[in-house]
Amino acid sequence: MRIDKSRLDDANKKDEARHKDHFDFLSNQLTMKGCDVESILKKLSDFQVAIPSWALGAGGTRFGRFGFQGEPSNLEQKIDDVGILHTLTKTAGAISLHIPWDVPKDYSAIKELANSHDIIFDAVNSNTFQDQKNAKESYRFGSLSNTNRSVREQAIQHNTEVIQIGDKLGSKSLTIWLADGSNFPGQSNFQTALQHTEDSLKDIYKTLPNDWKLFIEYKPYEPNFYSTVIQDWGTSFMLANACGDKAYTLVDLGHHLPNTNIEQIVSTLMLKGKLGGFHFNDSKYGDDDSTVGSVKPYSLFLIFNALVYGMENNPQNPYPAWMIDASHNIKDPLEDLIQSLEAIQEAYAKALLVDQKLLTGAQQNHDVVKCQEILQDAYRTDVRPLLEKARLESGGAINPINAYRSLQVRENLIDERGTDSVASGL
Ligand code: LRH
Ligand code: MN
Repeated sequence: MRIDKSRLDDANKKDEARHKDHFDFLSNQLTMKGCDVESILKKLSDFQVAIPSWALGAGGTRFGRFGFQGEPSNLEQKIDDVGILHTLTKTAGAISLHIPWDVPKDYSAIKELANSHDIIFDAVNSNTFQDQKNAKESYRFGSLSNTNRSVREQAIQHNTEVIQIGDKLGSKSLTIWLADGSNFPGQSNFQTALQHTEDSLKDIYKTLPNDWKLFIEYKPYEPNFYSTVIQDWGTSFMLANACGDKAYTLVDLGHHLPNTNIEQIVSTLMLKGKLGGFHFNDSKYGDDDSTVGSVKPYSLFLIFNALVYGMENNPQNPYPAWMIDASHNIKDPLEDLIQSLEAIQEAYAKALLVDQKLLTGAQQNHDVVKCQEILQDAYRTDVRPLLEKARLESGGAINPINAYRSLQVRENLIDERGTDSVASGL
């Protein structure tokens, strides 16, 4: 299914007058405050988020999975679904593949299809947290950290194959997340596990093309519930430094113990030039992989405030990779992803309203109240007309959820794919 422009224009007609009112009002207000509205709109349009190929169907938990009708059952249909998201939001211009869940059969056909949707291939993700059929070794007791050399070598080999797959698609980065760890005290030697992991990562790093990046994703627990080898940002940072200049830390928002100050981690990594990118989602308790901004929107704003400061003041840190990492149990996966894209753009737009110079001045004068007022004035600004304008100017939907429903996208996908198609992934 593709959304043709004229039908999208029709869908926008209903919102145009209201949008113009709201945008003109906000734009005047912001201009009076000295904000450069045009540059904010440009930054919003340029901000492209990669969609995870593993989150286009209904996920589920160990307690059950409630399928969603019209799910994409192959990579082509997954790329078509990202195409729908990008047509409506104009901020989903990339897909992040997970291997072996999404191994292309015909590389040129897949690249052509993605190109026809104006989509690129962002980071490719390896998978050494599941055993593959007919695999010689098992990852039950770990992969890159395993005490067994042939298990480590199998995992290293897999990662080099993932790089080759990504290279054929034009991807420029590999994300490694390891489930490796232990479930019981005494089960593993922390030092041996970490040293094996470092040595294995260095072997993978050696096979990385010159213009590629390696993203090392950390997580405190799950599926191991006593220890995880790459448990926190510090361990990932240490391993990235041990590997070299092309290795960075990847921050998955759901991979933090309760009340962790993630914006401080982001600031620290950017100062040290080692922030590689994000997996955006939200959570109340654990790695819930919920809709971005649905639980802690102020925390997301504070993270973007740190990002905006870093992008303006830390040339030593490369432009981060933006990806969503979510799982959908009860909502239409495409509507959920549209809401996540909206929440990311909203947090970014609010952070762009923060007068960083004024804030730095107030911080230096220890004017704590003024610091808070500057931040919260930006946070309390309804920036949605800016997001609508950026989308409209890029040819997207003023209100993507309304357009998705009025254009009956899900109904059309069910007509095309039937009610029983199941997407591979989480
Ligand atoms: C681990 C993780 C990782 C992916 C997986 C799908 O929790 O965040 O990024 O490989 O989810
Ligand atoms: Mn993740």
